[in-house]
Amino acid sequence: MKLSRGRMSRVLMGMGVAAATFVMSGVAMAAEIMGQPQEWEYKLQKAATPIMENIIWFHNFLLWLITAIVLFVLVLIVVVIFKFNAKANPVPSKTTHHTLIEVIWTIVPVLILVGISVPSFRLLFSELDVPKSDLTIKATGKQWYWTYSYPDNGKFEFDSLLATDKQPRLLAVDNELVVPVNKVVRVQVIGADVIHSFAVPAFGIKIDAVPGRLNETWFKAEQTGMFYGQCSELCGKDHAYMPIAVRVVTEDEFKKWVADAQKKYASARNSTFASIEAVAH
Ligand SMILES: [Cu+2]
Repeated sequence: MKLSRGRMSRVLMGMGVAAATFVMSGVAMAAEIMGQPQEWEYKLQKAATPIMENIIWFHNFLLWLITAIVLFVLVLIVVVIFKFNAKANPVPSKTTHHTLIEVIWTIVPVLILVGISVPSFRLLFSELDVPKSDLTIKATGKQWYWTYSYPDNGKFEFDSLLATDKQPRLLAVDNELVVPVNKVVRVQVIGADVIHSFAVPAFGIKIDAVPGRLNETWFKAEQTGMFYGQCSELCGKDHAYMPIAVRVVTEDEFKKWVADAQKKYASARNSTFASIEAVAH
Protein backbone atom coordinates (compact mmCIF):
# COMPACT_ATOMS: atom_id res chain seq x y z
CA MET A 1 0.00 0.00 0.00
CA LYS A 2 1.26 3.42 -0.95
CA LEU A 3 0.59 6.27 1.44
CA SER A 4 0.51 9.92 0.50
CA ARG A 5 2.63 12.23 2.63
CA GLY A 6 -0.36 13.83 4.35
CA ARG A 7 -1.95 10.49 5.10
CA MET A 8 1.33 9.13 6.39
CA SER A 9 1.79 12.00 8.81
CA ARG A 10 -1.80 11.57 10.00
CA VAL A 11 -1.20 7.87 10.63
CA LEU A 12 2.02 8.64 12.49
CA MET A 13 0.28 11.32 14.54
CA GLY A 14 -2.50 8.90 15.38
CA MET A 15 0.06 6.35 16.53
CA GLY A 16 1.81 9.02 18.61
CA VAL A 17 -1.43 10.02 20.32
CA ALA A 18 -2.28 6.36 20.97
CA ALA A 19 1.17 5.71 22.44
CA ALA A 20 0.99 8.84 24.61
CA THR A 21 -2.46 7.84 25.86
CA PHE A 22 -1.18 4.35 26.65
CA VAL A 23 1.83 5.67 28.56
CA MET A 24 -0.28 8.23 30.42
CA SER A 25 -2.88 5.66 31.42
CA GLY A 26 -0.02 3.52 32.70
CA VAL A 27 1.33 6.41 34.74
CA ALA A 28 -2.14 7.20 36.09
CA MET A 29 -2.62 3.56 37.06
CA ALA A 30 0.76 3.39 38.75
CA ALA A 31 -0.08 6.52 40.70
CA GLU A 32 -3.41 5.10 41.88
CA ILE A 33 -2.18 1.78 43.21
CA MET A 34 -0.98 2.06 46.78
CA GLY A 35 -0.57 -0.30 49.65
CA GLN A 36 -0.29 -3.45 47.58
CA PRO A 37 2.18 -5.12 45.24
CA GLN A 38 2.19 -4.13 41.57
CA GLU A 39 3.06 -6.06 38.46
CA TRP A 40 6.74 -5.89 37.57
CA GLU A 41 7.50 -4.10 40.78
CA TYR A 42 11.17 -4.19 41.72
CA LYS A 43 11.25 -1.37 44.22
CA LEU A 44 9.84 -1.04 47.72
CA GLN A 45 6.16 -0.21 47.98
CA LYS A 46 5.28 3.48 48.13
CA ALA A 47 5.49 4.93 51.63
CA ALA A 48 2.34 5.79 53.56
CA THR A 49 4.10 6.62 56.85
CA PRO A 50 7.12 8.75 57.85
CA ILE A 51 8.93 5.57 58.97
CA MET A 52 8.55 3.95 55.55
CA GLU A 53 9.78 7.15 53.86
CA ASN A 54 12.85 6.93 56.06
CA ILE A 55 13.32 3.22 55.22
CA ILE A 56 13.14 3.94 51.49
CA TRP A 57 15.62 6.82 51.85
CA PHE A 58 18.03 4.61 53.80
CA HIS A 59 17.66 1.78 51.27
CA ASN A 60 18.44 4.08 48.34
CA PHE A 61 21.32 5.74 50.20
CA LEU A 62 22.93 2.33 50.84
CA LEU A 63 22.26 1.18 47.30
CA TRP A 64 24.12 4.20 45.84
CA LEU A 65 26.95 3.79 48.31
CA ILE A 66 27.33 0.10 47.49
CA THR A 67 27.14 0.80 43.75
CA ALA A 68 29.92 3.40 44.05
CA ILE A 69 32.13 0.96 46.02
CA VAL A 70 31.51 -1.88 43.55
CA LEU A 71 32.37 0.37 40.59
CA PHE A 72 35.53 1.59 42.34
CA VAL A 73 36.69 -2.02 42.95
CA LEU A 74 35.79 -2.92 39.36
CA VAL A 75 38.00 -0.08 38.08
CA LEU A 76 40.89 -1.32 40.26
CA ILE A 77 40.49 -4.88 38.92
CA VAL A 78 40.39 -3.67 35.31
CA VAL A 79 43.56 -1.59 35.90
CA VAL A 80 45.31 -4.66 37.35
CA ILE A 81 44.21 -6.85 34.43
CA PHE A 82 45.58 -4.50 31.78
CA LYS A 83 48.52 -2.86 33.51
CA PHE A 84 50.01 -5.74 35.47
CA ASN A 85 49.57 -8.80 33.28
CA ALA A 86 52.71 -10.79 32.32
CA LYS A 87 52.88 -9.26 28.87
CA ALA A 88 52.48 -5.60 29.85
CA ASN A 89 54.59 -5.90 33.01
CA PRO A 90 57.23 -8.64 32.52
CA VAL A 91 59.35 -7.62 35.54
CA PRO A 92 57.03 -7.34 38.56
CA SER A 93 57.79 -5.06 41.49
CA LYS A 94 59.01 -6.74 44.74
CA THR A 95 56.98 -4.35 46.93
CA THR A 96 55.10 -6.13 49.77
CA HIS A 97 54.12 -3.31 52.12
CA HIS A 98 53.06 0.28 51.91
CA THR A 99 52.17 1.78 55.27
CA LEU A 100 50.23 4.81 54.03
CA ILE A 101 47.94 2.85 51.70
CA GLU A 102 47.32 0.21 54.41
CA VAL A 103 46.30 2.90 56.87
CA ILE A 104 43.99 4.42 54.23
CA TRP A 105 42.26 1.16 53.36
CA THR A 106 41.66 0.51 57.05
CA ILE A 107 40.44 3.98 58.01
CA VAL A 108 38.22 4.67 54.99
CA PRO A 109 35.98 1.56 55.45
CA VAL A 110 35.72 2.35 59.18
CA LEU A 111 34.57 5.88 58.33
CA ILE A 112 32.04 4.51 55.81
CA LEU A 113 30.62 2.10 58.41
CA VAL A 114 30.42 4.80 61.07
CA GLY A 115 28.69 7.04 58.52
CA ILE A 116 26.13 4.30 57.78
CA SER A 117 25.53 3.61 61.47
CA VAL A 118 24.24 7.13 62.19
CA PRO A 119 21.09 7.05 59.97
CA SER A 120 20.75 3.30 60.66
CA PHE A 121 20.55 3.65 64.46
CA ARG A 122 18.35 6.72 64.14
CA LEU A 123 15.90 4.73 62.00
CA LEU A 124 15.97 1.68 64.29
CA PHE A 125 15.30 3.91 67.28
CA SER A 126 12.35 5.69 65.64
CA GLU A 127 10.84 2.32 64.68
CA LEU A 128 11.06 0.93 68.22
CA ASP A 129 10.33 4.02 70.27
CA VAL A 130 6.53 4.37 70.23
CA PRO A 131 5.55 8.05 70.39
CA LYS A 132 2.57 9.20 72.43
CA SER A 133 -0.20 7.25 70.78
CA ASP A 134 -3.72 8.35 69.85
CA LEU A 135 -5.15 4.86 69.93
CA THR A 136 -4.14 1.26 70.52
CA ILE A 137 -5.10 -1.80 68.55
CA LYS A 138 -4.13 -5.35 69.30
CA ALA A 139 -3.45 -7.89 66.57
CA THR A 140 -3.51 -11.55 67.56
CA GLY A 141 -2.09 -14.02 65.04
CA LYS A 142 -3.94 -17.31 64.88
CA GLN A 143 -3.76 -20.35 62.61
CA TRP A 144 -4.74 -18.90 60.10
CA TYR A 145 -6.28 -15.49 60.53
CA TRP A 146 -5.94 -12.33 62.59
CA THR A 147 -8.06 -11.09 65.45
CA TYR A 148 -8.13 -7.33 66.01
CA SER A 149 -9.07 -5.71 69.33
CA TYR A 150 -9.80 -2.06 70.07
CA PRO A 151 -9.16 -1.79 73.82
CA ASP A 152 -9.60 2.01 74.04
CA ASN A 153 -12.43 2.43 71.53
CA GLY A 154 -15.24 0.50 73.08
CA LYS A 155 -13.43 -2.78 73.76
CA PHE A 156 -14.67 -4.83 70.84
CA GLU A 157 -12.80 -7.36 68.81
CA PHE A 158 -13.34 -9.29 65.60
CA ASP A 159 -11.73 -11.86 63.35
CA SER A 160 -10.29 -10.97 59.96
CA LEU A 161 -10.23 -13.81 57.44
CA LEU A 162 -9.15 -14.08 53.83
CA ALA A 163 -12.05 -13.25 51.49
CA THR A 164 -11.73 -15.44 48.39
CA ASP A 165 -14.49 -13.55 46.56
CA LYS A 166 -12.82 -10.13 46.79
CA GLN A 167 -9.93 -8.35 45.06
CA PRO A 168 -6.98 -8.07 45.37
CA ARG A 169 -6.60 -11.82 45.32
CA LEU A 170 -5.07 -13.33 48.48
CA LEU A 171 -4.96 -9.91 50.14
CA ALA A 172 -8.60 -8.94 50.64
CA VAL A 173 -10.31 -9.90 53.91
CA ASP A 174 -13.87 -10.02 55.24
CA ASN A 175 -13.33 -7.56 58.13
CA GLU A 176 -10.61 -4.97 57.67
CA LEU A 177 -8.57 -3.33 60.38
CA VAL A 178 -9.82 0.28 60.37
CA VAL A 179 -7.72 3.17 61.67
CA PRO A 180 -7.90 6.97 61.46
CA VAL A 181 -5.53 8.94 59.22
CA ASN A 182 -2.71 11.09 60.70
CA LYS A 183 -2.97 9.44 64.12
CA VAL A 184 -0.27 7.53 65.93
CA VAL A 185 -1.54 3.97 66.22
CA ARG A 186 0.12 1.75 68.79
CA VAL A 187 -0.03 -1.86 67.61
CA GLN A 188 0.27 -4.62 70.16
CA VAL A 189 1.03 -7.95 68.54
CA ILE A 190 0.82 -11.44 70.00
CA GLY A 191 0.50 -15.02 68.78
CA ALA A 192 -2.25 -17.30 70.04
CA ASP A 193 -0.80 -20.61 68.87
CA VAL A 194 2.47 -20.44 66.94
CA ILE A 195 4.70 -17.54 65.86
CA HIS A 196 3.18 -15.30 63.17
CA SER A 197 4.38 -11.88 62.02
CA PHE A 198 2.38 -8.71 61.50
CA ALA A 199 3.72 -6.82 58.47
CA VAL A 200 2.42 -3.97 56.32
CA PRO A 201 5.05 -2.90 53.74
CA ALA A 202 3.64 0.58 52.97
CA PHE A 203 3.74 1.40 56.71
CA GLY A 204 7.25 0.02 57.14
CA ILE A 205 6.24 -2.30 59.97
CA LYS A 206 7.00 -5.97 60.57
CA ILE A 207 6.94 -7.48 64.02
CA ASP A 208 6.70 -11.07 65.25
CA ALA A 209 3.54 -12.32 66.91
CA VAL A 210 4.95 -14.61 69.59
CA PRO A 211 2.76 -16.65 71.95
CA GLY A 212 3.20 -15.40 75.52
CA ARG A 213 5.00 -12.22 74.57
CA LEU A 214 3.33 -8.90 73.82
CA ASN A 215 5.28 -7.09 71.11
CA GLU A 216 4.72 -3.48 70.20
CA THR A 217 5.13 -1.31 67.16
CA TRP A 218 3.45 1.79 65.77
CA PHE A 219 2.52 3.60 62.61
CA LYS A 220 1.08 6.93 61.53
CA ALA A 221 -0.62 6.61 58.16
CA GLU A 222 -0.55 9.92 56.32
CA GLN A 223 -3.13 9.12 53.69
CA THR A 224 -6.44 7.35 53.49
CA GLY A 225 -6.97 4.16 51.50
CA MET A 226 -6.40 0.42 51.64
CA PHE A 227 -3.05 -0.97 52.68
CA TYR A 228 -2.25 -4.66 52.57
CA GLY A 229 0.25 -6.90 54.27
CA GLN A 230 0.73 -10.58 54.97
CA CYS A 231 1.71 -12.85 57.81
CA SER A 232 5.49 -12.91 57.49
CA GLU A 233 6.54 -15.81 59.67
CA LEU A 234 6.02 -19.34 58.35
CA CYS A 235 3.20 -20.51 60.60
CA GLY A 236 1.72 -23.63 59.05
CA LYS A 237 -0.21 -24.82 56.05
CA ASP A 238 -2.31 -21.68 55.52
CA HIS A 239 0.48 -19.20 56.23
CA ALA A 240 -0.06 -17.68 52.78
CA TYR A 241 -3.78 -17.21 53.40
CA MET A 242 -3.89 -14.88 56.39
CA PRO A 243 -3.46 -11.42 54.86
CA ILE A 244 -3.58 -8.13 56.72
CA ALA A 245 -5.86 -5.45 55.29
CA VAL A 246 -5.82 -1.99 56.84
CA ARG A 247 -8.36 0.64 55.87
CA VAL A 248 -7.19 4.16 56.72
CA VAL A 249 -10.13 6.56 57.02
CA THR A 250 -10.78 10.11 58.17
CA GLU A 251 -11.41 10.85 61.84
CA ASP A 252 -15.18 11.24 61.25
CA GLU A 253 -15.42 8.01 59.28
CA PHE A 254 -13.49 6.26 62.02
CA LYS A 255 -15.87 7.47 64.72
CA LYS A 256 -18.82 6.26 62.66
CA TRP A 257 -17.16 2.92 62.02
CA VAL A 258 -16.39 2.49 65.74
CA ALA A 259 -20.04 3.15 66.65
CA ASP A 260 -21.19 0.54 64.11
CA ALA A 261 -18.48 -1.94 65.06
CA GLN A 262 -19.38 -1.75 68.74
CA LYS A 263 -22.84 -3.03 67.88
CA LYS A 264 -21.73 -5.47 65.20
CA TYR A 265 -19.06 -7.13 67.35
CA ALA A 266 -20.86 -6.76 70.68
CA SER A 267 -20.77 -10.47 71.50
CA ALA A 268 -16.98 -10.66 71.53
CA ARG A 269 -16.86 -7.82 74.03
CA ASN A 270 -18.35 -9.86 76.82
CA SER A 271 -15.99 -12.78 76.45
CA THR A 272 -12.39 -11.52 76.10
CA PHE A 273 -12.50 -8.10 77.67
CA ALA A 274 -14.72 -9.24 80.56
CA SER A 275 -12.14 -11.84 81.50
CA ILE A 276 -9.32 -9.29 81.21
CA GLU A 277 -11.21 -6.94 83.53
CA ALA A 278 -11.96 -9.74 85.98
CA VAL A 279 -8.22 -10.38 86.29
CA ALA A 280 -7.37 -6.68 86.46
CA HIS A 281 -9.76 -5.79 89.31
CU1 LIG B 1 0.80 -16.68 60.33
